[in-house]
Amino acid sequence: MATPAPSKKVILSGIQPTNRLTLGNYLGAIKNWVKLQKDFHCHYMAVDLHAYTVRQDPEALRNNTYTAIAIYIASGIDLEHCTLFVQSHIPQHAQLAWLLNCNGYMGELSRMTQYKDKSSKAGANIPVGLFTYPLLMAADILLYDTHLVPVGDDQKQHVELTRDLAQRMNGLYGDDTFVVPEPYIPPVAARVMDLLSPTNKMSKSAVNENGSIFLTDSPTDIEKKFKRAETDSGKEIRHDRQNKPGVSNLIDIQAAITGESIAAIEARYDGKMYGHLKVETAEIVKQELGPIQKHAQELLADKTELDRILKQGAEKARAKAEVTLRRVHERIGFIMS
Ligand code: ATP
Ligand code: LTN
Repeated sequence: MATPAPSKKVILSGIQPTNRLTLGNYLGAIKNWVKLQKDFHCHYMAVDLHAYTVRQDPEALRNNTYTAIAIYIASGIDLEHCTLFVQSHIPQHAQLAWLLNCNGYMGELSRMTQYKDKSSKAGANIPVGLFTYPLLMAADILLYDTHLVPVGDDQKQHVELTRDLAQRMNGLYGDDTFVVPEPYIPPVAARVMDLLSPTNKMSKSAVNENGSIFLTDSPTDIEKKFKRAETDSGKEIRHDRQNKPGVSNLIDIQAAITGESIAAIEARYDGKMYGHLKVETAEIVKQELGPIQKHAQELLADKTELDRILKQGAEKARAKAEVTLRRVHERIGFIMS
């Protein structure tokens, strides 16, 4: 039997601790996680097993993982309301991923946009993990009987694949084997664009670092990067993703941070120049990130305390993950130990 539905719906999400986190990760993911934490039973992770699909320097991976966790907490993730943990601390993720490897199809995995994109950059030797990556993500989600998965637009396809897998296995082993999850895409900033090429999404691993705002960037770097941001031909400050992707991106960033409507922002810039928009967007971003950076630095200065927090999170997460994996093993026909 699936565990009885908890009174609050379950949410789970994660970010890969590859490189430094960006403003895209913050607005597309973390800021929404914070908003959701009171109304849902939330699980938030640093997905280091996913990060390992691309070669990582061991010291950098460790630092990036601590930094991601510190940024989650500094952004307002409340440990009273959420289970916060590192993916590799819970062995059941890799175990369930194997079972999903035996139920996912080559065809559906080869259709994943992220795989096509990342494998095309991987050179001659494409790691198998890059291909099966979505099955590990499905395992993350299904282990916690998750109802909603808050992610940016780019991850919607992976959540849809998770739904297909859950339904497929429910068909084989009973309807209550897995909860079928739904993606939860934020209404604004679902796709923060690269400042230099605003038709591409802002990414941690972008070739030109000047197109991404990293959450650890200094105020001067933030100003410089926004000053150099690509704007569009014409003069009018109007939200039009098709014809004015650069300007629209800056408006979206402001809207996501301040909560102001797009129309109100457009009205505020009526008759003003692109320069005003760039300087003021930089200012809003600096104000938002400043306190988070300060708090994150304080947390990072005490690794013993961070380790304690992660141990506590792992214990909570493991208790749930064990129950789900045992349920699946039993359904599949494995002898229970
Ligand atoms: P990488 O460049 O290393 O592939 P990434 O920057 O795309 O990584 P992920 O770890 O893949 O980041 O994504 C973590 C979360 O942040 C996901 O929910 C993803 O949808 C969201 N996210 C990432 N980039 C953006 C963006 N530019 N706009 C909105 N959301 C984003
Ligand atoms: N693939 C996601 C990160 C991720 C995730 C998850 C997101 C791994 N497991 C589970 C939501 C739920 C990405 O953003 N690249």
